[in-house]
Amino acid sequence: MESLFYKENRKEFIDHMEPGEAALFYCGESIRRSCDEHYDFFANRNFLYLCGINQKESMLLLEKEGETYRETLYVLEPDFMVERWEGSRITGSRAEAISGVSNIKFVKEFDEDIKRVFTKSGVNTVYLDIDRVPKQLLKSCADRMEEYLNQTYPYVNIKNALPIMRKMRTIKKPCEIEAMEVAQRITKAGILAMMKSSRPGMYEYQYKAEFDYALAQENGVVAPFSIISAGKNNFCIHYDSFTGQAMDGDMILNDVGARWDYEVTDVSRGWPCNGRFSHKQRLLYECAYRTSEYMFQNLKPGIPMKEVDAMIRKYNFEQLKEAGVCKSYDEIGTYMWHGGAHHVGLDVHDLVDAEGAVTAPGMVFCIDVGIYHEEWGIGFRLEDNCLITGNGCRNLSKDVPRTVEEIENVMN
Ligand SMILES: [Mn+2]
Repeated sequence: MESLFYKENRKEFIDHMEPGEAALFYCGESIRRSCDEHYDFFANRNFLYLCGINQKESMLLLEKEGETYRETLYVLEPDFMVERWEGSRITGSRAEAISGVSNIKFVKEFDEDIKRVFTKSGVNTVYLDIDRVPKQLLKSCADRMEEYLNQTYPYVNIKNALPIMRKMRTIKKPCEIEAMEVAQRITKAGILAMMKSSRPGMYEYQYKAEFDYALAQENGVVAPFSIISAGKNNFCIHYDSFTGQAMDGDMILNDVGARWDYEVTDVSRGWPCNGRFSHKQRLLYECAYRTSEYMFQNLKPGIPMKEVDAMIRKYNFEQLKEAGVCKSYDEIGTYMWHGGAHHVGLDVHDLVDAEGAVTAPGMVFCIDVGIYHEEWGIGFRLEDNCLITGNGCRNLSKDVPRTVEEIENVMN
C-alpha cells in the first residue's frame, strides 16, 4: 500500500475524535511459547490499517488539539546485539516512508511522552483499541495501558477505538481490492496445483505441500491458514492435522487463501480425488454451485447482511429438496453446518461492523456454501469472495475452477 492509504485511514479516525482527545494503538509484542522460543509475531491488524508498520512493539499516538492534530510513531531503537540474532529493526526513515508519519520516535521515549500528554497537554480522554473476548487469558498492550491509566491518571477518560475501527474496515478501499485481486491470482495457482496433482492414495500433507510450493513461487507468499482434508476428515470444519489419506472415491476439501499486502483471500473448493465426480458428488456439488451462482446474480447494495446468510440457506435448501436429499426446511441443519457469509480483509474473519449492517459498495465477504452428507460420506464447501459494487457484485475468486466441468477439465 502507498503511505497515502494509511494517512487517510488515520485522518478518518482523527475525524471521529474531539479536541483534547488522544488515541493509542499498539502493533503488539512477540509472545513467549516455551523456553527461549516465541510464537510467530503477528501485528495487530488495526495498527497495520493505520500505519502499515509490521514491527513488534511499535506504537502510534494520535493527539487532537483544536483543529490540528499530531501523529507520533514509536519504533524500537537500533540494538546491534539483538539485531544480530533477530534481524534488522525498521529504521526511522523507512517507518516514515511506509506510514507517512513524519514524527518518528523510539519506544524508550514513550513513557516520558505519555506523562506529558496526561499532565501538561490537557488531554482528558484517550482511545484504546480494546478487544476482549471471553476466556481471553493474556492481557493485550491496550488492556495493560488501560489498567495503568486507571491507576496513575484516574481522571483520564478511556474510550474504546474498536467500534470506529470496525466501521472503517467494513468498506474496502480500491487499493485493498487491488491487493486482494493479486492474492486471488496466487490462491488460484495454489488450488490448481492441488487439483492437478490429485490422485487416490495422496496424503493431505502432500496436497498442502503442493499448495505451499505454488504460493512460495509467487514472491515467497506463505499461506495465512489452510484447511485441506480428504474423505471423512471433511466433516471436521476447522480440521488442521493434514495426516489423512485420500482414497479412491473421496472428495478433497480445501479452504485456503493467500495474503498480499496484508489482505487475505478465503476460497474453498471441493473435488473428487480421482478427478471424476460420482453421481452423488455431482448431485450435491451442483446444488452448492447453483446456490452460489444465485447469490452472485442477486447480491447488490442495500441487503441486510443477516438476509444474505438466510438467502444462501433458503436457496440451497430448495436445491437439496429438488435433488431429493432434503424434504423439509427443518432438516437443513443436517446438511448445512455453518453460516455462509463472513467478511474478509486484513483478517480472514474480518473485523467489521457486520451486526445490523446492510451490503454496500466496497464490502467484501465470502459466499460459502457448505454441504455435509455424512451418510454418503460426502462433505465439501464452495466458497468465493464477493465484492459489492455500485449496482451489483463481483466474484473475486471466479477464476478458480468452479463448475464440475471446469474442475474435471483441470484434473484430466
Ligand atoms: Mn474459508
